[in-house]
Amino acid sequence: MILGRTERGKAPVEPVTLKILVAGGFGVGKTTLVGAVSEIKPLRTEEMLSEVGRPVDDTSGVEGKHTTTVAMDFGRITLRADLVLYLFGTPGQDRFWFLWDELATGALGAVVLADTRRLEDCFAAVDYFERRSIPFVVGVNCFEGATRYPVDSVRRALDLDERVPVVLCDARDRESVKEVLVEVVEHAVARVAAAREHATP
Ligand SMILES: Nc1nc2c(ncn2[C@@H]2O[C@H](COP(=O)(O)OP(=O)(O)O)[C@@H](O)[C@H]2O)c(=O)[nH]1
Ligand SMILES: [Mg+2]
Repeated sequence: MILGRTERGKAPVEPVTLKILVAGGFGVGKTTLVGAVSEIKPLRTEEMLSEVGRPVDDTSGVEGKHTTTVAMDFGRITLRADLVLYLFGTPGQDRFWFLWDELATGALGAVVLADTRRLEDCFAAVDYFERRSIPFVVGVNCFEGATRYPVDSVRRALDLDERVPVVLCDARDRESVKEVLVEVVEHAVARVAAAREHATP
């Protein structure tokens, strides 16, 4: 086949790569979420909860959790041939807060995972992204046995701006997590577009 002028010498389309943060309290499902969708073996640094870590890492109410992510979760997902997301799970424990600003640099948006049984665990993450104007969506990880609340009551309890999407999800389910990620990208793109419009009247 003879290549036309437009095709000839055209570099293969480089996908757009976007960085998305995954935040939320300890044991809410961040590592699970990244692992559920990542095409690369998630790079995790889990350490057994040691006797030393025990007084610091409050595991009350977190069933069957014996490891903790010390550095971060990292994963990649191709949403479309031309759109690749890099996922960075933020460390849940207070003693790793210093990593957050590093991670947040260049992020398009974030997912704040929430567990309705311990909603207060995600307050810090919500505050963090609000303060830095980083677009985020709240993903309510629906653990079985937890009461299902309508998204509007979650929104009210978190005192969220009405534009912030709240979605129910299952961090273990690839399709469910993909929906959340698509929501983050759409929300962030809408926010960026709105800010541009505002800047250039
Ligand atoms: N039943 C249920 N368990 C989950 C779900 N998401 C995570 N888990 C479990 O909850 C525990 C904590 O999850 P993990 O991803 O390590 O939390 P992280 O501290 O936020 O990274 C693990 O034992 C997971 O297998 C979920 O949607 N449903
Ligand atoms: Mg983790």
